[in-house]
Amino acid sequence: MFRQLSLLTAALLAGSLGTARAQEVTLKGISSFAEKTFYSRGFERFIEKVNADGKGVIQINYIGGPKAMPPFEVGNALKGGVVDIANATGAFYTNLMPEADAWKLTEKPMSEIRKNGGFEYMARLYDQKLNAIFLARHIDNNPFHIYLNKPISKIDLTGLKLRITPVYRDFFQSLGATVVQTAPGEVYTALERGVVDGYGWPITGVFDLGWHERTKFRVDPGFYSAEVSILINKDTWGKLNAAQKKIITDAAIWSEAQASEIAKENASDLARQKAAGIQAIEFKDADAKEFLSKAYEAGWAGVIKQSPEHGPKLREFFSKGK
Ligand code: 173
Repeated sequence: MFRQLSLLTAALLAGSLGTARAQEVTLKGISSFAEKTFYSRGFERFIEKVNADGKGVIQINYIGGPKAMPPFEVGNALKGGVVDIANATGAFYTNLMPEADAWKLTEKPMSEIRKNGGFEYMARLYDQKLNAIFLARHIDNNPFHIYLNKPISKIDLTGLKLRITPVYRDFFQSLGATVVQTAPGEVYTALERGVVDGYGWPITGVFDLGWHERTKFRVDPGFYSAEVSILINKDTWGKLNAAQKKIITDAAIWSEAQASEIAKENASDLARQKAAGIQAIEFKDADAKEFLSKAYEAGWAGVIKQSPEHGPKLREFFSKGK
């Protein structure tokens, strides 16, 4: 009797494994940042985990970074299902969803935003505007800075031409800068040719594309919190079975939890910048406070101008309590 049962169990097990193997799906993955550089690494680790845990069930085929697709086109490709899963920052797909750029203004951890209604609010916008599901923010707690080749002595960027993305536009313009938008891949050449006097970028990753060779100053303090996240096309998600969804979801939770480790990377890149001769221009005390309040005021004014409907709600969810 027992013997028969266990044989039956074995047969059923083999059958279900066989079915699972037959159903293995492979998703196409793309990054908005260069392969193996800081802002792709969290996504690459996510892929490694999915491919290890998902043998015979689900796999991700990593197409690569901007060599495979221009970073500002990743949002469109994800929306249309040209790719299934993407590593991207909100500033790179504001054409489809201007509200995504508001992630940079979060002053609370994602764990709190997932509880206070902010995440759900954004998830609806990802559904409606990007045809996507937001899986994990693997970059957080990572401030942006102004990098310059000409020094400044007060909170004023008049006369300077700076490389931007939508992240920095409103703040830099409010301080009098002239701005020019480029993908990260064009920053080195712009600096080399003197087309720009500086650029916006977070504290980490300056070394990835060699910009330290062309950077004299960094302005402190840093402002905002960089966001890079893993997104999946909604139709792709809808076709996955429960086992496949679980592998992706578990890897996403793991990936978002890693964002708390970024403080260490901030500290090591800061030290590395110093060693490379990048000098800090520091606004302290009341000046630092003024610098930061100008950054957030200009940032929120920009988001609310782009999205009068959703911007004010996002500000309530994301801002530090007064
Ligand atoms: O400067 C940028 O290209 C940019 O917007 C960004 C956003 C998040 C992480 C790194 C860069």
